Amino acid sequence: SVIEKSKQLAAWTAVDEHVLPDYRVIGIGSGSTVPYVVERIVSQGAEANKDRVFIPTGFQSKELIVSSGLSLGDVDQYPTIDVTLDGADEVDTQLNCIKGGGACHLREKVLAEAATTRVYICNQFILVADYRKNVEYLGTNFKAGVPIEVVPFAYAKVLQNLHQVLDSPKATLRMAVAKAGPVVTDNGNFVIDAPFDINKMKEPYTIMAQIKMLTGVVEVGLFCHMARAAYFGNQDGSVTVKW
Ligand code: DER
Repeated sequence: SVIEKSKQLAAWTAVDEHVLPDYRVIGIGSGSTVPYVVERIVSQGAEANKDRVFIPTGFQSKELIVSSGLSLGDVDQYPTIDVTLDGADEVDTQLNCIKGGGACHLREKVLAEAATTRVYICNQFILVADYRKNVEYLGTNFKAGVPIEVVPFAYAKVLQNLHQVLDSPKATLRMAVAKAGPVVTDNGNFVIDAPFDINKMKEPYTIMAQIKMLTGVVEVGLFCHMARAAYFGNQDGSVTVKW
């Protein structure tokens, strides 16, 4: 499909430009775009990958690394990562992004922060996505709301605070499809999806900080001032890069 082709285009271009020969520790995110990242890294050849180690951001990411025959590492062993490549649900003009559509944003944010380079002080956290994610303001296309990982014990209280204090009346607990009850993250927590007025999403850092202060919130699926670049595959076969 056009969307899958655009995901592959974004991923291949980002790998070609950012997974450099001397990079040894590589973070691999979650979602349906990162398999194309791994596919392209594998195509760099066994020689290029023999001394590399790949850090996952969750169960799906771990399975992808293992099934691709790449060496699996742990963020405990490698707290500093040369480059992390990950998907996103939406990216605005300042490279702020919504993540967590796949309920993996806690470990994804840990790896995003661990991704530094030896040359720049800024993070080497690279986003790859199809053209639907390339927006001016967050919330333009991605209507499900801000994913919020919460401890199960506190979810009702966090929901009440989102409804009554943070002005997200449509915030809901994310229910599972293939099992009865709520989605449970790789960390054993629940996820709340909280839609906000688009004007609030024009200041994502502010709303992120307010959500993070709610007791029981573990992590918020807003990644502000973290990404170094975002690659989008377009319908016409071109690639847009935001820096
Ligand atoms: O959950 C996540 O943060 C994923 O990276 C997700 O947002 C990207 O999903 P996609 O690559 O399947 O669009």
